[in-house]
Amino acid sequence: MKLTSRSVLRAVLVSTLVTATTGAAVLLATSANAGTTLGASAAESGRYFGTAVAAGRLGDSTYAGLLQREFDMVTAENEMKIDATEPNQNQFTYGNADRIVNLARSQGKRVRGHTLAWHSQQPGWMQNMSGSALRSAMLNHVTQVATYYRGKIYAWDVVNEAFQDGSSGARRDSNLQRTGNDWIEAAFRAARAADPGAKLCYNDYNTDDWTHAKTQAVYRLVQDFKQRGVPIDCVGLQSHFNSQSPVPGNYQTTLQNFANLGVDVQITELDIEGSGTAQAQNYERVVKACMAVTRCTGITVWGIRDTDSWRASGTPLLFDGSGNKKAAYTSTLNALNSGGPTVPTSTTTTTTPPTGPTTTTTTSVPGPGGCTASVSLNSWTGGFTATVKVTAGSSAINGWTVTLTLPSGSTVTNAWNADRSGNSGTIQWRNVSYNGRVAAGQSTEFGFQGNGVGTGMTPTCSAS
Ligand code: G2I
Repeated sequence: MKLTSRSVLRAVLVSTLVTATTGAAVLLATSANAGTTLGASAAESGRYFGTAVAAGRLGDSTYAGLLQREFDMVTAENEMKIDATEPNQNQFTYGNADRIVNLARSQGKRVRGHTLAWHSQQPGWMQNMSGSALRSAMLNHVTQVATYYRGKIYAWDVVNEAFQDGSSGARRDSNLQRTGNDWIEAAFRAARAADPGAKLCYNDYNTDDWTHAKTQAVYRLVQDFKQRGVPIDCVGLQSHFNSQSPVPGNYQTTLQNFANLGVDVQITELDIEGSGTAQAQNYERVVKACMAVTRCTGITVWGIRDTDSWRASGTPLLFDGSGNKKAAYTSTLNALNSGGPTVPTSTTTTTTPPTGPTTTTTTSVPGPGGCTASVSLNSWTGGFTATVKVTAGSSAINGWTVTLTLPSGSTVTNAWNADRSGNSGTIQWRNVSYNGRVAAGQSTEFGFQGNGVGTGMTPTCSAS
């Protein structure tokens, strides 16, 4: 490790976490390699870096060596899908999945479960089912598989790809969807009951661009689940990119907006077709976007070498077919090492170690008319993220302006869900097109990230 002040601070943070919790043992195990492998570099900010693994490749020594060295999270590429785990109804087979799970755990890696309920890769018996029989079979599958792996899975992709592409924002038609619109929440409830310790994620593709109808539809699903208390802990953005589906300019906004719903965000199947500098820059953008969002807790690439990819001809991964590091590997590693807000854990938020994030509780001040605003602050050494909640009074409002004064020397580096008048001093924040109207007594949130200190900001709100 280079002896920069940042790396010294990280070392202090790591040792603080290790003494505070047994769950931080992974951090201890990887700290010796800090900054030199993907997993160790991600762990420095409390994140993980994972890969999809195929059981059939584990005998390939180059593949197995890269897996062991570089990654600290594992997803079975196909082995936990419904056709693999329940090939005949009520006959469960876990052989290949277990090989992956056991190897990962023996190396101190965690496991993402993929996936419990999906319209695709269904075994023949399930494809032919419908109605209440299918609903029961689906819930039985969720319960059986999540129970079998209880305690071994960090996060489950409970439901995968349930929305249509295109502009409709509608659910995808499937035999599962035709059992009733509540099939997704039923699956989440069954998963929570079976493994209360696993994070439960909704996972999808083409949900990277904030303006796309599919992204908005998934956002509304998660928002609805949070409001109604349906168990959900995370959103997975698969993030398969190529020239037809490039990394959108608003990718970080999308990550942040999902996170603002009170869920973790994970990049679950990242691959970016291309080569050389252009590909490296795209990887850098994606990784930096995650690093800038406190609740973006980790990144998984969908395979190790280009030749392992489902899109091998697009050479979309971080290692070439011989296992050599590509330019995209280097830009990814550098982006992981460039720092960002540390993912808060219960340890860091409750004990406030000197270098960890501190959460300042909300200050709420009545505004001159129609709305109130409050600020919730998450701070770390040298920076902060502020979430501002705008609440309408006893009447609906059609627009709002929040005025905030930053401490001297502090600056805003990026913001979401509001337009702003400047980056320092007294800043006026105005609603954007989609969040100006707030019903009586209801709230909307915007946020920003800054350099310096964020404490002491007292917001005022005026409505229009
Ligand atoms: O399509 C890319 C991914 C999109 N999101 C969900 C992921 O689960 C999905 O992964 C891909 C795997 O990378 C492929 O490996 O899912 C495909 C369909 O499940 C996988 O392809 C399948 C082939 O369709 C099968 O014919 C083949 O037997 O891979 C199987 C194992 O090689």
